Amino acid sequence: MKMAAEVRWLLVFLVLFGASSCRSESPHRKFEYKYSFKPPYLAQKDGSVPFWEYGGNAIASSENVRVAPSLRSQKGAIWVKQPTTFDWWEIELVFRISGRGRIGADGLAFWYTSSKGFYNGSVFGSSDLWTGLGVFFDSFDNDNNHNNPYIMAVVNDGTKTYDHSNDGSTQQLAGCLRDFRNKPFATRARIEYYMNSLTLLFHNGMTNNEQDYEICFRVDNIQLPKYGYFGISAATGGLADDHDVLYFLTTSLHPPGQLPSDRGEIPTEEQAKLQQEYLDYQKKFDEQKEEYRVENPHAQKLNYEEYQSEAQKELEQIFAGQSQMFDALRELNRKLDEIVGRQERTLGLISQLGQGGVQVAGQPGQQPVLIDTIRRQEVDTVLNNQNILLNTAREIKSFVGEVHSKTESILNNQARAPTAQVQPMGYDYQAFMTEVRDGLNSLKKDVKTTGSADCPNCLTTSMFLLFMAVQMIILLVYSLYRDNKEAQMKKLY
Ligand SMILES: [Ca+2]
Ligand SMILES: [Ca+2]
Repeated sequence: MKMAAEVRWLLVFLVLFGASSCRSESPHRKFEYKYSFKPPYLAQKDGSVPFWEYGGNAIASSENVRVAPSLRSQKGAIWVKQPTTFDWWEIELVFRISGRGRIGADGLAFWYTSSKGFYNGSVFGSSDLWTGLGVFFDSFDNDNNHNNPYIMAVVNDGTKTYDHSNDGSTQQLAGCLRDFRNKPFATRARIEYYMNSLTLLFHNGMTNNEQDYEICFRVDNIQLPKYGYFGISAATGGLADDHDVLYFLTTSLHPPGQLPSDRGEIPTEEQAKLQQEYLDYQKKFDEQKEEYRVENPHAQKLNYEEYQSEAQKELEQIFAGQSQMFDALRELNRKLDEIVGRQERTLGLISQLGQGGVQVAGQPGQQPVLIDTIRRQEVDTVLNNQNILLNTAREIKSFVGEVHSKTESILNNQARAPTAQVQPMGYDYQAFMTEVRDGLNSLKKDVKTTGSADCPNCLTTSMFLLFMAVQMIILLVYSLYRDNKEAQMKKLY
């Protein structure tokens, strides 16, 4: 069992070792600022580009290098000052080739050559018979094969003259048909030379996603000069485009195990020198501090570090105060929001009342229902009407009582004097009728006053009561008449 465990550990170790060696296949990368340019401040105030030289019709601004402007027969180039000090590299080129015409000319070239080229040469603005690599972005279709714009690589050993009339088709190492003119975003090319393999990835500028690269070509077993110069050139002809380079970013590639010198140990001599330099600066600083103290005796007590900490403390206090203020403001804001919300809800309810109902929460998922309710004003009207009705009823009652008492008195009178000739329409009777009429009129008046309340329901009730009263009076009159008749009949017998 002990042996098995040991074997297992060995296996784990081997697997880990294998994995780590596999992972470290990718090269170590280092950005080379001395072989690069990029905005902003691409060109300095005097127009120079640090670590680069340009000439011909090239113009450098803070944002880009216009290698050849959109004028006829322009040539320009920009070359790095120092040759490379590394074997393998990757160049990221961000550029724009734009012109008004459907067709442009002539194109842009990327160079890696053993010596710097011209600034107004015959191959896309730089030298022919070069030694090294030229990558051409050829806009114009010289051989009329309808295969431009075209991207291609040509490796030259310094003996071949570029075949312009055939667009270099007989000399090209590799290439691809890609349109790089007048794109919404800047076009990009990533040219990698690593372990004798040359790869070109192209970004067509249709998106601003920096990762949208696609492969144009990859060629193995390429031998380029060991230490060379990078350059960019461009040319126009009868037709003209602006040839702008925005970024030229160089990254040196180092195979695992061959790390660049700055990653390794610093030589002891240099280390000692740097240490000494540091100590010197420290000493100088102390001396200057002392000098300041002597020159400013009033500030003698003021220790620089104390001062620093004091200022810092104050700043912290200010910051804390501001944070508290901010918190309070945020709380106030929240409360204000709440109040506004409530107010809106209240206004909503009021407007619903105005529309004639109160919103009642229905079943979940149902629309809220509006229910009609009795309003205050209506309740008041109903109460008033009731009071008026009560008063009218009382009046009618007293009136009926009066009528009754008068009828009694008439009957008594008649009983007392049965022999007397009773006239069908005596004075008492007429007076009584007049009273009845007056009573009716007053009743009508009352009904009118109650009718002023605009309530159809109560009007009907008054009418009904009036009708009842009239009926009662008619009945009364009829009974009186009948009594009278009977009395006359008695008299006759
Ligand atoms: Ca061409
Ligand atoms: Ca062509």
